[in-house]
Order: sequence, then C-alpha cells, then structure tokens
Amino acid sequence: MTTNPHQSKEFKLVIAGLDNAGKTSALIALRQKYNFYERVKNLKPTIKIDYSSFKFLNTYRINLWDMGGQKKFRKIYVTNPVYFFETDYIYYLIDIQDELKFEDSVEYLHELLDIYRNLNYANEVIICFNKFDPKFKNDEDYIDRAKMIKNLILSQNLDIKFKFFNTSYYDISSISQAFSYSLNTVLRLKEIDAVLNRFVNFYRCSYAILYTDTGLIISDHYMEAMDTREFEEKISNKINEDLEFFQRIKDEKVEIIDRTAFSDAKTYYVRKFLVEIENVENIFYVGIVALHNKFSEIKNELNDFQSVLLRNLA
Ligand SMILES: Nc1nc2c(ncn2[C@@H]2O[C@H](COP(=O)(O)OP(=O)(O)OP(=O)(O)O)[C@@H](O)[C@H]2O)c(=O)[nH]1
Ligand SMILES: [Mg+2]
Repeated sequence: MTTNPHQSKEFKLVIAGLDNAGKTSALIALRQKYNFYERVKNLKPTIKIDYSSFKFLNTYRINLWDMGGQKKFRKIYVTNPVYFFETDYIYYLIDIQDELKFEDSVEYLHELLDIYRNLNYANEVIICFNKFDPKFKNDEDYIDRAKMIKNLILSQNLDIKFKFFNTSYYDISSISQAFSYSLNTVLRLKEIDAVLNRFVNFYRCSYAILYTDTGLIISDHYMEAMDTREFEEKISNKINEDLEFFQRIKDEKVEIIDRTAFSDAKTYYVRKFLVEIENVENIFYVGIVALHNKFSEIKNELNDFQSVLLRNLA
C-alpha cells in the first residue's frame, strides 16, 4: 500500500487470467454496487489494461487493474514486470466452464507467480474459479475440476499462500466475498461481517447490508444468490430509496435515526449510525429485511452495532 500526498492510502488490486475468463464482468458486477451503472452484456475483450478506481471512506483509494487476457497482451505483461509493482493483492480468474483452457490458464498463472516471487509479494494469491454459476454449485464434475486445479497449483507452489473462491456473476455476493477478502485486511471488516452474517443466518434475514451515505456497500450478506439484474431491482433500488429518505428528512431538519416499512410478510428496516473517522463524521446505514416477528430482537442487537463500527472503522 502506498500513500499519496493527499494522504489517502492507495490499494492496488490486479485482476488477471486468460481472455474470456470473466474478469471485466466480475469487476462490473462489483462496481454496480458502487453506483457505476454499466452493462455486462455486449462486453468486448479488454484492450490491454483497464484501470478504474474508487474512493473508500475518506481514507482509501482502491485501484483496480483489469489485465486484458488475450495472448498478445499477456506477452507484454510477462516481459514487463513493472505492471505488477506495488500490488497489494492479485486475483487470478480461471474459467471453470472451459476445460480446454485449464492447461494454458495454469501456465499463465505460473508465469505471473514467477514475477511475483521476484517482487517478493507476500500476501495470498487469490484464485477464483469463475463462471461457477449457481446451477453448478453441487455439480460433482465442477467440484472435481476445481479440486484438481487447486491441488495442482498448491503442489507446485509450496512457497506461496493461496486463497480459493468459487465465483459467478450470477451470484453477485460470491464476487463481493472474494473481493472483500483483500479489503478486509486493511479495513478490519471481520467483526462487522460476522454481525451481519449472523442476522442472515440466525434471524433468517433476506439480507443485511452496511452502506455509506453515498451508497457504497461496505459489507453485505444475502440469504439467496442474486445476479446483477436482480441485485439492481432488489437492493440498489432499495438503497437509493433509503438514501433519498434520509436526505429528505435532513433537508427538512428532522432528526430520525431509523425507518421501518412493511410489505407482505416482511419488514424493511434501515438504521443510521454516525462514526467519526480521522476527524470526519461518517454516516453509515444498516439495511435489513426480515420477517415481522424477528424485529424486536434484531433492533435490540443493532443497539450494540454502533460500538462495533467504532471499534473497527474509526
Ligand atoms: N456463465 C457465466 N458467464 C460469464 C461469467 N462471467 C463472465 N461471463 C461471460 O464470459 C464472457 C467474457 O467475459 P469478460 O468479462 O469480457 O472476460 P475477460 O476476462 O474480461 O476477457 P478479456 O478482456 O479478453 O481478458 C462474456 O460473454 C460474459 O458474459 C459468469 O460468471 N458466468
Ligand atoms: Mg476484459
């Protein structure tokens, strides 16, 4: 991680893999959560490298390096290690649906690992078995393929730490989990994640999400898999509604810290939290959807969340 003159900490994520592995799609799915509206269809192969970056709270700038995977570009990168300087985390995507390319994919991975060895990269290398769509989740054939590649990579690189994920843009939370893994190491999201995860698993909430007043999602947990379209309908729209509501009451100078809405069997609840981070007051919201009968307990548990946020973000 490097620090620029404006004091925001720079965090560089490199996303690599063969052409057609789904790198750009995964990043678009991820960025949709950060309010960049783009479409995944009609994607063209990435020409060399696509850079994008976003600010995270007031403290971090996350830089994403999407390394176009066509052979002609791969040749350029492997002969110019400068592209990989100061990488905080490398994500390597393998298209789990394309068996014919496994060998090439592992070979390219090894070329990159050699570069990272020379650069003394010490973090985990994050491998995503991508296009592991929800319908293949329990498919023996897919599970075996992933196991086989995993064992191959592990056995040939005993000196490197790896972390493996199954990802698919048909399950946006699988992508966000993989990316949160590296962000967690700088943001201390573990405890926050654990609390939200508990809401989903223990109280059977449809979702539990922590986001900022610009709509940036910091931590999100869902009961069911969602693709980018469903995510936009069910989550992005809801978040925008919440943000509009809180802006409106702020304009009207009313102090309200939560809002409850009912529909059918479910309760939609959002609560506002204020946390001072490096002398700047940051607003966070927790949005939760659950069955009516769970809500008094959920609200009670949320009373302690302020101190969890303070402990981990401030
Ligand atoms: N089934 C399925 N298809 C996917 C998934 N992710 C991407 N795709 C499709 O795979 C194709 C390639 O996706 P891209 O994101 O352009 O691949 P890329 O790795 O960026 O390719 P290059 O830019 O050439 O390196 C597109 O047609 C996507 O719609 C996934 O999770 N599941
Ligand atoms: Mg691409």
